[in-house]
Amino acid sequence: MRRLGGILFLLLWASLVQARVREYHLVLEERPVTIGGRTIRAMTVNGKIPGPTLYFEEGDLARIHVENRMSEDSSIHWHGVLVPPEMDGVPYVSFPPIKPGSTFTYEFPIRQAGTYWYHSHTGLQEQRGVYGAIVVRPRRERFPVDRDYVVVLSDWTYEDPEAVLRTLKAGREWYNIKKGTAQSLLGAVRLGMLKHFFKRELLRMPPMDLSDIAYDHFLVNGGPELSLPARPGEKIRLRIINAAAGTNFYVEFAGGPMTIVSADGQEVEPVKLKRFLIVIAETYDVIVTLPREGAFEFRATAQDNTGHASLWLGEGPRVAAPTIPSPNLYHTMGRVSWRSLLALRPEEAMGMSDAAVRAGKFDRPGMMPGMKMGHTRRSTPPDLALDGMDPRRPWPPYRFLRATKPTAPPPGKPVRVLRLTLDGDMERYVWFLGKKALSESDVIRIRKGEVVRLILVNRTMMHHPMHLHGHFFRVLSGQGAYAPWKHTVDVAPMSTTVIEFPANESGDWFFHCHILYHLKSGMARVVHYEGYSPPPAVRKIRPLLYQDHWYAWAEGTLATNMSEGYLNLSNTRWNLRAVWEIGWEGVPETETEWTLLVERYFNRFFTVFAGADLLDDGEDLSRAVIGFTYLLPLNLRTYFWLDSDGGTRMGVEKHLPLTARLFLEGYAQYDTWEKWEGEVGLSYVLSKRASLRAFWHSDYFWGVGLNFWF
Ligand SMILES: [Cu+2]
Repeated sequence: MRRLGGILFLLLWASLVQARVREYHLVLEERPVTIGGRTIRAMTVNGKIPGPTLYFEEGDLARIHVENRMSEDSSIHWHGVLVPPEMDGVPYVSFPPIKPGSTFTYEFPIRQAGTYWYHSHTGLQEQRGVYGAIVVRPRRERFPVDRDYVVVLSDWTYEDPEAVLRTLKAGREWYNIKKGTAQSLLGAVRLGMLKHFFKRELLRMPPMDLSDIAYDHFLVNGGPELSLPARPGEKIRLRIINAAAGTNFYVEFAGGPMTIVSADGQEVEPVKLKRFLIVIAETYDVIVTLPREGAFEFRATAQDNTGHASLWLGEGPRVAAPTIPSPNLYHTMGRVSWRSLLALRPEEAMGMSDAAVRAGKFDRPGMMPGMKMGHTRRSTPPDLALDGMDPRRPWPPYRFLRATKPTAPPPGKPVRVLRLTLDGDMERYVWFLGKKALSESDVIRIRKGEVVRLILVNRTMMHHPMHLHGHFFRVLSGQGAYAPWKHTVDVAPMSTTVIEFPANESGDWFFHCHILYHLKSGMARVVHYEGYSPPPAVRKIRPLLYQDHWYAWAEGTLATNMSEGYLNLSNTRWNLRAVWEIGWEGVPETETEWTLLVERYFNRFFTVFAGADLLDDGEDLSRAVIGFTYLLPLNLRTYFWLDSDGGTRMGVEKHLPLTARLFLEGYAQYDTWEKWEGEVGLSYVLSKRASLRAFWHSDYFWGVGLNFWF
């Protein structure tokens, strides 16, 4: 009897101290989804986009069954939620992917309150709809409100995301043409930015780019527009989540300023802002007040100004949020100097060489030295605004974010300082972290108990929202000991961001750019705790994480006088290429030249290649070749080869956008055996795949034709 009483007591005690279990069932399923009036086959969670919001309370035990009813592997990652390494949901890093037809059960204690989100960490599934919100209610509410809304922002394309990535890999200008952000000579003249246009050409810099893709819609909770009830005078908490795959958003409320009360789920001192930029994968809780009767717009504008999503709060006459001025994309940072003109590497041309980075020249957070606000403002037309320098187009509000408690690590802890550059090539569409793509990289080693400081130096013209799994880091942005905790941070173009975190977990954790297409193109690393060993099932499949994917495409022109083009296969560093030129006009007999090349890519400026040139114009002139390509100032692509018969070939080519769709193109080359050859003409982009061409070739004379790529 006494024993039974003891057991009963134990059971009662256990049930009291044991966390409450919160259970969810998530079903991943492909099904037709209608967004913006058009139906496509998408990927859903419990039949919807976004998936259901998962609610927890601080101290709960989360048990989430994820059933994969799709035809491919999948996964769910709990973004910003502190979980054991095996529960983090990154295939090959934390666990094996969830196979079609199977269910994986995640279980972890909820250690924190705030707004977070979840998404697939497999392939490009996030772009197709696999994401949703997580809300963890605190034990005590800091700011009681009348209404509490989850606001999931995202972007939507009707195109298959794999096709989008292949288009980017093939270096097509199509998305910029489609959305009107392509740069051209005429565009520069119109805006009085011709000087900047040529300065950029001289410096061999890529154009400023705010988003790689032309999206069809921007969404709030799964639709372009949404209305939610609210009454005048009510306080409303908006839990804003940027779940987009490729879009940063400016957010603004037509009813007055927003008070930010937390960032990435972590409390900050309340700060009132009229407009701010929320980059991919961040979350912000803001509190707004409905000022009077009416429907007031909360607007999320894509950073590239190609569209927005609207949430209307309240009922009655509509009050819209203001339109944000378009960015001036022509503005070119950097200085033209002999050093930049003679630079052998892209980063040297922009004044950010490896040596300068190593010497700590870019260790201070902020824009690269020499890029000040005043003198750049004057060079911009008044209806456009310079990104990050004009208060109408601010960069993220980090300097306003102040933690509610000190976040500085205790003094005396060992500090590991790591500098990582962010590099990339928009044209080849490869992205590097610490000069390496994921497929070429080793882990970043850290040790439990130390403080890790990461100095992130961005040497590209894009924003990169960097996310560290399994940790919160302090963003060093001027708040001293009260630097805010975050899980995702923007590293702005040509800028440095410094973050710092106590290494107080264990495991292997992903650290990557949250632009989905950058992540897929190499911008990621594994952060590894010394002494940690992943479960055997994960260790066995880990090499799959480092797979380098191959992308294939072809382009060709068929004209009245000749045909030319190439077949191409590329991964991060290699190209296999077959180039043809067949001419029949102006020659006694049809001439055919095939060049087969294996090419190794080093950077945007420099590649080396070897292969064979197979030429037949009556006599056989086939030979083996070895050579290199190099990009000269003014973006002149030059090439040089030596052949097995002791001859050489050298040439230069140029591709100049006159308008967004019209290009002036040409090349000139000299070959020991074939002497001079050249081509010059115009090309007009008709559609994603086709261009119209009119040109003159030195051997085959005038021709008009069509160019296609597949
Ligand atoms: Cu990126």
